[in-house]
Amino acid sequence: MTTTSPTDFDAIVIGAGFSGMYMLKSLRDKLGLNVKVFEAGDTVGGTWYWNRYPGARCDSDAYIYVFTFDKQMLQEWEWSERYPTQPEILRYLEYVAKRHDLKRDIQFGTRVTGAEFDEKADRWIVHTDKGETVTAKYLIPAVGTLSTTNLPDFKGLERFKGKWYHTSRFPKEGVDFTAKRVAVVGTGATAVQAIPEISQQAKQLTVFQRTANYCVPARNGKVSPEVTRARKADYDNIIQRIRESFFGQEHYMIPKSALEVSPEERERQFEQMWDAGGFAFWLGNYQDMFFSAEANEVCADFIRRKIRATVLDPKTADKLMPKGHYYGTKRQPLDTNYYETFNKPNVQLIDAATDGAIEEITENGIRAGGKEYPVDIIVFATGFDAMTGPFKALNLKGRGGRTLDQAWQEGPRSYLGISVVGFPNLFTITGPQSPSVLSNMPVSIEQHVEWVTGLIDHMEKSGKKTVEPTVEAQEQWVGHVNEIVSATLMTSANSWYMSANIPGKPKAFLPYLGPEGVGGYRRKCDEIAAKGYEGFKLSA
Ligand code: NA7
Repeated sequence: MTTTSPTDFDAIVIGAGFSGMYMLKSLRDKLGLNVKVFEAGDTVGGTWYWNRYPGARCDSDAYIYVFTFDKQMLQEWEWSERYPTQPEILRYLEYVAKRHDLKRDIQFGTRVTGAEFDEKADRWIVHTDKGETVTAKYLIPAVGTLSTTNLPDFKGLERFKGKWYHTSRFPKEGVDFTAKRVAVVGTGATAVQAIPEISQQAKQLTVFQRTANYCVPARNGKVSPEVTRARKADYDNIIQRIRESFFGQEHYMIPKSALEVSPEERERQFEQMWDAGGFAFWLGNYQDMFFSAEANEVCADFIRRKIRATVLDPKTADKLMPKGHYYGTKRQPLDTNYYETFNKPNVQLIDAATDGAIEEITENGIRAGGKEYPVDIIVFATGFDAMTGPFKALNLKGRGGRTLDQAWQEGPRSYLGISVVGFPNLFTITGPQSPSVLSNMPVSIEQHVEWVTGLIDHMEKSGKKTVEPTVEAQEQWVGHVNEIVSATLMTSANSWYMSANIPGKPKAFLPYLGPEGVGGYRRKCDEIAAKGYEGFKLSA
């Protein structure tokens, strides 16, 4: 390759989570490129390095929440549970890093603070918080989709005398909640994992809920050795199935309307999915659930009945009933004793609609609906500036010094969720407008990494200097993403999928949904490659 100095690389990858690790492996070991990875954390893991709150665990089944590029790893690695905890996933990623000798090309404890495209040299100039400036032909942010913390601007937080934490930046040594009065703010997928755990230690737990969620049981537990053995023997087929599936999972929507079957059959089906646990109820339900308000309502009603049957105090059960949004249009939280936790005498629920919204943080606690709730510790489980946040935080400047902020002023605009007009040789792994968060992430990550590797290989072999999408291709993709989702109920929710969780964030649907899921998306990307990277401009 062309690089000579240690500050000039063929490719710079930002982030050493699942995406960055595999991107490094692919470009370095498949293509023989000179690659450098910058990672802010002090080891590999990305999302799984930072999200170490109590109860943090995966909620895809672990046997498919893995890298599939190395067959030996699939056989060797043993998960201890259906949904492994955050420390176990970190151990897995350490094992991958060791086996593929990845750490020698990763600079830890280093955050990329900015990068600009040098149009004369056709290279990216990248700056870090350690004062380094390095250059590369290709820049690949592998920064994750849910990695920019959303800490809402609560009035008075600075005067709070207790301790406070955000779930996505929890102290490594953990937090001892014993004998403490604890508040959890938020009731999304993270809080639903954390609340039952915290309630076991805390003297008193007060949960501040803005929107009640539809939670379904995770049904975590040991996986029998027979099932594990059978899966290991069948991995080739499993890999093919998840790659061709809609959601990168072994869940398939029932090809019937929820309204065409008898109430008895539907109830039987619902109970089966409920017992199976995990995403079965969300991603394996009747196919019109995401499209028809009426079909959706029968699913929602089933969950409400489950809540009513689990939560003993009718007033608390009422507060926990989701209202005002369709089932499945916000990220599905998986619950392990979540609803049961509200039966405990040390747990209370403060609901914005019934009890009043959070007004301010005081010296001693949280004031909501005119009443002060004294606490010693506040845990903010308030989520992320999803999908666009992590890319915008990199302060990227493309052609003509145009920033990504400017390019995405009205919401993300990309081609395939991989590349952006005016930002040559930049590839956004699981970027906005790709399936990403609406799929089992490792499946989408591997697909993006392998596709980008193919494109870079093509560039190198054909002596091209830059690649970027045409305006037409990008506009068509943006239109396609929005057209598909507008036929669903997803656009009606105040979800982070719709950018609705951050005040002032331009309203836009952030991932890509279908029409044939990750399988169809993969085929589309492959077709584009086969046609000589249709929709891209490649310059010599
Ligand atoms: P989420 O799903 O964005 O949940 C955040 C929660 O915090 C949710 O209940 C929010 O209520 C609540 N929230 C956010 N801002 C506020 C303010 N200002 N006041 C009160 N409550 C607020 O993030 P998670 O971390 O739970 O999950 C993120 C993803 O991580 C998850 O989907 C998995 O993919 C892994 P809201 O519903 O917006 O009314």
